[in-house]
This record gives sequence, C-alpha cells and structure tokens, in this order.
Amino acid sequence: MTATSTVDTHCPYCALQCGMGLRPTAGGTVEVVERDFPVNKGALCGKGRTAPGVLLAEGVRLTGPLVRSGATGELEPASWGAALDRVAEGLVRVRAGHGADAVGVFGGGGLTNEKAYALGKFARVVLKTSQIDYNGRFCMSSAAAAHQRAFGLDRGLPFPVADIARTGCVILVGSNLADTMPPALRYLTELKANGGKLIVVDPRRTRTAEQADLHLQPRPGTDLALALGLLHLVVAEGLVDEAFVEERTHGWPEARAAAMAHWPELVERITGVPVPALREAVRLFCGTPEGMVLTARGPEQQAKGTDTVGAWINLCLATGRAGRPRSGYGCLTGQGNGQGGREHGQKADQLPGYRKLDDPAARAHVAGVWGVDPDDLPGPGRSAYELLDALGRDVKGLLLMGSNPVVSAPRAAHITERIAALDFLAVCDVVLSETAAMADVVLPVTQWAEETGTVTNLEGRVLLRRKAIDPPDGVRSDLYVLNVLAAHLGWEKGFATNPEEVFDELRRASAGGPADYSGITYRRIAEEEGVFWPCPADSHPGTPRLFLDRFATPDGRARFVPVMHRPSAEEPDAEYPLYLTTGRVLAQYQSGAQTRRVAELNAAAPGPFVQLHPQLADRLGVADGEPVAVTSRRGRAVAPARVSRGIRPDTVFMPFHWPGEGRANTLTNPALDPASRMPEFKVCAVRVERAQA
Ligand SMILES: Nc1nc2c(c(=O)[nH]1)N[C@H]1C(S)=C(S)[C@@H](COP(=O)(O)OP(=O)(O)OC[C@H]3O[C@@H](n4cnc5c(=O)[nH]c(N)nc54)[C@H](O)[C@@H]3O)O[C@H]1N2
Ligand SMILES: Nc1nc2c(c(=O)[nH]1)N[C@H]1C(S)=C(S)[C@@H](COP(=O)(O)OP(=O)(O)OC[C@H]3O[C@@H](n4cnc5c(=O)[nH]c(N)nc54)[C@H](O)[C@@H]3O)O[C@H]1N2
Ligand code: SF4
Ligand SMILES: [Mo]
Repeated sequence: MTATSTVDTHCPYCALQCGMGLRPTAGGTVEVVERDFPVNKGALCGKGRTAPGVLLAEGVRLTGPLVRSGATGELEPASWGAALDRVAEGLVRVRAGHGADAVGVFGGGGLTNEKAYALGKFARVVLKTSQIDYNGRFCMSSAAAAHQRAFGLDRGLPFPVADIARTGCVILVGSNLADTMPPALRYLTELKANGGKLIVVDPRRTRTAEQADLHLQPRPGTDLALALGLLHLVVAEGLVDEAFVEERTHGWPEARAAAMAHWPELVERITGVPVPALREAVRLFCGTPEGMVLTARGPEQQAKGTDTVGAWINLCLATGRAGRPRSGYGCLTGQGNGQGGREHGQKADQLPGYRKLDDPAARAHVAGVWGVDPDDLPGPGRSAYELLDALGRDVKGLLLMGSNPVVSAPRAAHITERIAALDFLAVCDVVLSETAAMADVVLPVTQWAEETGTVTNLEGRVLLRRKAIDPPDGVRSDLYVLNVLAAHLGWEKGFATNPEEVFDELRRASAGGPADYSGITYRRIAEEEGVFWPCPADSHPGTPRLFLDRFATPDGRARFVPVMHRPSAEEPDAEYPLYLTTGRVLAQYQSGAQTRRVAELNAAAPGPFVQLHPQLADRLGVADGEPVAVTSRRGRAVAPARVSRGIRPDTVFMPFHWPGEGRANTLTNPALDPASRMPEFKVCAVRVERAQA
C-alpha cells in the first residue's frame, strides 16, 4: 500500500545514507522532504533530492520482464512466469553441461542487507557455485583488506562521522567529499571552525581540496611513498608516541625501518610533493593531540591499494592516532550499502556476519542456519574482475543483480566481449542498463521507496529504508525472484520474500561473527536512529566507537605492516606519456544507469569530459570544449576537453559515468592488488591528442 503520510527513509544512492522523508503527492508518486537525521541533519545533495525521478514508469524504468526472442534476437515483453522459467532453464542447462561452477553470480553494494544475504545464500545453497562476487570489490576492498590486517576487523569508519568535526587535524586522502558526499562537508567546515586543520591529498585541486589548509598534489599512484615519507619525518623529528606503540601495537621495528628507507628528498622525487610541504603536513598533523586519516578511492583503487592504506594506518599507529577518542583511521565507503553489502556473503570469500568461507567453524555455523551440510558449501571463488574475465570461458551462465559492468568494469570493452560470449545472462534491474540490454532475460525489480530493507552506512550504522509507494504493475522484488528461482531449481526449504523475515535469518547467521547483527531489529533501528554493529544481544547498545580499549586482533594489539613503495602497474613512457585518473562528478552516480535518467541531473552533468591543465592543452593545441582522443593500451576514448588549472600538468582526469565513445573504462588498467584484488582504476598511462571534430 502506498503511504498516505510522510515516510521516514534514506536516500537510494551513496554510503552517507542521508535521512529523508518521502511525502505522497497528488499525482500518485512521492516527493522528497527534509528529515532531521544525525548524519546529514536535513541536508541532501541533488541526486538524493531528485531520486523520485527514477521511480517513474513512463520512459524511465522497466515495467515488465523482457526475454530475448529466438526468432528476432530482440528483447521482447514476456510474462513473469515465462521469464522466470527461462532463467531457471538457462541456469540448469549451463550447470548440466558444465558443472555448478560454470554458473556465476554478480551482486552489488547498493543492494540492501537482505538482498545481499539472500543472493549469497542462493549462490551457495541453490546454485552450489563458488563463483559469486560483487562490485564492492571495485570499491572498498583495499581498505577492507588493510583494516583486517592492521586491526583484525573491517568497518569503514570506527567512529560516527560527526566525530570528524571534533578532532585536531584530518588528512583526507583521495576523497572528493564535496562532490561525492556533499552533506558531509559540514563536518570539515565545523572542524575548521573548531580550530582544527584539514590536509587534502589529491592530484586534482577539487572543491574539497579548496577547503584545505594544506593541499598536497602528488602524482597519481604515489600515496604509498607519501605516507612513508610523512612517517619518516615523524620518526626523524621525534614525534612517535612511544607509549602507545609499546602498549597497543606489534611490528613497529620493521615498519619503522621501511619508513626510514623513504627519506624526504626521495619521496619528493617519487610524488612530486616538495619537501617543505611534507614537513608542513607533519607539523599540522602532529601539532594537536588528536588526528584522523580518512581515505577514499584515490589511494585505494590502485594495484597496491592495500599496502597504501596500510602505510596511512602505520602513520596513525606510530603517532597514537588510533583506538582513542576523536582519533583514528577510517575509510569513507562508497555505495548505499557498501558496508553491509560486504558483510553478508556476496563476496567470493565470505559468509554472513563477515565470516570467512574457508573457516570450518564459520561454515558449520552458517550451514546450521541454512539447514545444509557444511561440506556441501562451496569454497571461495574468483574476485569480481577475474569472474568477469572468465565469462564465456569457465563461467558460461550469469545472474547479475545490482551492477552495470559494461560501464563500470575496468578494461570495459574486453569485459563487454566476455559478457557477449556467455551462453546465458539474466539481469535484475530497475532500468534497462547497458548490461541489462545484453541479457537473455531482464527482470524488472522494485527499488528503494517501493520496498523495505536495511542498509549499513559508512559508520557501520544499520538503517531502515521504508517502503513509501507501490511499484508499477509488472515489477517484483529481487527477493521474489530468488524465491521463485530457488523453488524451480529444487530448493524445498523456501526462500523468504518478506524483508524482515530475511533480516531475522541474517541476524542468526551473523551471530557470533565479526559483524554481529543479532541484537539489531527493525523496531530498534526505528527507535534508535540506527544501530551500530557489532550488536550481539537485544540488550547490547551497539558499538558507535570501535577499538577504544582493544583492537579486534587475538591479543588486542594493532599490527604495523612493513610496506615499501612500488611503482604503478603502468607508468607513463614515451608512447603513453601521461597519467590518466578517473572518478566522479557531483550530479551523476556510478555507471549513471539511474542518474542519467533524471533530467535535472543530466542538465548539470550532460556527458563525459577530459580534464587537463592549460599547459598540456597548449602543447596539444586544444581549446576548452574541443574533442580530444585519449588512448591507452586497452583502447581509445573521445570526449570534450575541459581545460582547468585544478589538475597536474602530467595527468588527465575522466569521470566514468557514461557508456559509448567517452567511456573512461575503455582505457583503465585491470592490474589487480595482490591482497584485495582491486583493479587499478586510479592510474594508467595514456596518450592524448586532438580528435577530429
Ligand atoms: N556524485 C557522486 N557521489 C558518489 C558516487 C558517484 O558516483 N557520484 N559514488 C559513490 C561511491 S560508490 C563511491 S566509492 C564514492 C567515491 O568517492 P571519492 O573517493 O571521493 O570519489 P572519486 O572521484 O572516485 O575519487 C576521489 C578523488 O581521488 C582523486 N585521485 C585520483 N587518483 C588519485 C591518487 O592516485 N591518489 C590520491 N590521493 N587521489 C587520487 C581524484 O582526483 C578524486 O578527486 O562516492 C560515492 N558518492
Ligand atoms: N574508471 C572507474 N571505474 C569505476 C570506479 C572509478 O572510480 N573509476 N569506481 C568503481 C566503484 S567504487 C564502484 S562502486 C563501481 C560501481 O559501478 P556499478 O556496479 O555499475 O554501479 P551502479 O551504476 O550503481 O549499478 C547498479 C545497477 O543496479 C541497478 N539497481 C539499483 N538498485 C537495485 C536493486 O535494488 N536491485 C537490482 N537488481 N538492481 C538495482 C541500477 O539501476 C544499476 O543498473 O564502479 C567502479 N568503476
Ligand atoms: S550525499 Fe549521498 S546519501 Fe546524501 S543525498 Fe547525496 S547521494 Fe544521497
Ligand atoms: Mo564505490
């Protein structure tokens, strides 16, 4: 039933998960109204404000299943019964011909906890495949791996986001918060009003960098050297917090030795950041007793992202800026459920509750909840890029829910070929994304305001998104899809379609795991403005701040990791002399599948561009707005030049929100981080030329 009064809920897009109200309109849809929620305090960005645009049935979204016709080769309308029969038949045929691991599943960090949990369970118990991973691998996996290594637990921020305003100095590494989480900018403004300092590390002078007391503008892919250089200076200037290191950490001598091998002049040569700026950064960071380092995709989306984050964590540990009030390392997660999506089993190596799939006790616990034999659970599978790269080869059928890899995967032209080589592809989506358009069957699903579910924001706060409006006729939920497919594929125990029922099962599956949700209920979330995990019992208050007494390692101490700088997988050379880095703009979201369908957002950000410095533009003979061709070893893209002083002259930047000729991911390098399997979205070598108009 569509609500008759304003419903309190959260935005469908990024990890800030701003609180908002949805008020029914006379026209039968909803409008967004302000809601006082502790994270965003009423503020919203343009994407959140215009999100109801994606609910519209007319010309925007899918309103009925589509099945590819054998006769015409086109996607044609079909009934739900016929479409689901076709999916079941397609998956069974692949499995019969090539075995269970020939069927793959690809999920998304935008899916609610309930959907992510159900999808992971579906892969393991119904399809019995190990081949499941999700787009979060492209997002926070390097920070997650570094968190695990150093602290024994991975939660994006170990403190509420509001704590940022109350520390002494923040080093913000590779985050363009002003564009990617605009309402969070207030915490940086408050920090400065409180006398705190802000250092931003970004090869571009972004709107975020403009807020900084100090902007360090390194070459892309050199954050690891930069962090080591700062740690070197901390040691050289006698600023190590010896008592903290002694009492609460392991491994300092080796980490110290690694930092000492990165003296300031060497670091200047590698990063391009002058030695006086390095010294100034250390002076600001160590000039107050409390400090934070926050990373986002800039340093993380590198083939050495895990070590890079590790180096920043080492800086926090050596200076005692971890595991204390108003101090610590945090990762700003990305997608709406980027945090929860990685805790409940859609990642190749995980079971719900952030358990490890190769841990016998974890397998036994979760198998017990699922009513299966632990020995029947498959083992860990391939990571996202490796899974996409195996399509049409080892993996011949794919069920995709909540991602649009044709636009967002690295080396996207190759991945598009791999998708085309599949024997069978089924896509659940709300719109006909570029990837859905390639499917054999497209299943139109409910979204956000049309269904209830939980998401876990960047602080580890579990939130309730409530249903406010009925979906168009012909649209069903992802949970319904899994329920019917499970039955078709012979699973007799049933797959719940009621989100609260799924959540209750998730709570039991997570009980005793690192991300323990067992004490969290829909009712509590509503009454308490979200509950922070871990929350192991009904009587437990939840955990807004982690690590204050101990880290989550067996002996409670954090672990330094001795990391050394290394070059990016691809450095500029004579043939490809420039760095390409990629990222986001304010008005578009991700692959753009949703936001490119909202007129107001398209007006603000109509298409791709190549940001380049005036010196480079002069050298190439291109003026602002003229088309330029960018070529890498993977392919060629063309988009208008955007000439700007806000970028290094040796670097060009492209946003990745668009398909077609201007697709940034035609160019990107899928070199993977050895620990996290994160692709190197943030650095590759390119050549840039004037293109014929
Ligand atoms: N408007 C908008 N907001 C979003 C999203 C969106 O698509 N659009 N997506 C959401 C998601 S899923 C995510 S993951 C977050 C991402 O949020 P951010 O991490 O803030 O976004 P990006 O633009 O990918 O990258 C941030 C900055 O990294 C810089 N950078 C590039 N290379 C390097 C490098 O080598 N080192 C350093 N230090 N910096 C570098 C870029 O210049 C860029 O300004 O945003 C979320 N919010
Ligand atoms: N070059 C470059 N590439 C990048 C990045 C970068 O910085 N540079 N960033 C990477 C990062 S951090 C990320 S997170 C990825 C994101 O890239 P994608 O994984 O492509 O993310 P979205 O565009 O959000 O795709 C989500 C899809 O799911 C659909 N959808 C939304 N809600 C639901 C739902 O509830 N159910 C179902 N079934 N479908 C739904 C949407 O309509 C959309 O088609 O891109 C990565 N790619
Ligand atoms: S900042 Fe993120 S959560 Fe908030 S309104 Fe914008 S997209 Fe939505
Ligand atoms: Mo992301």
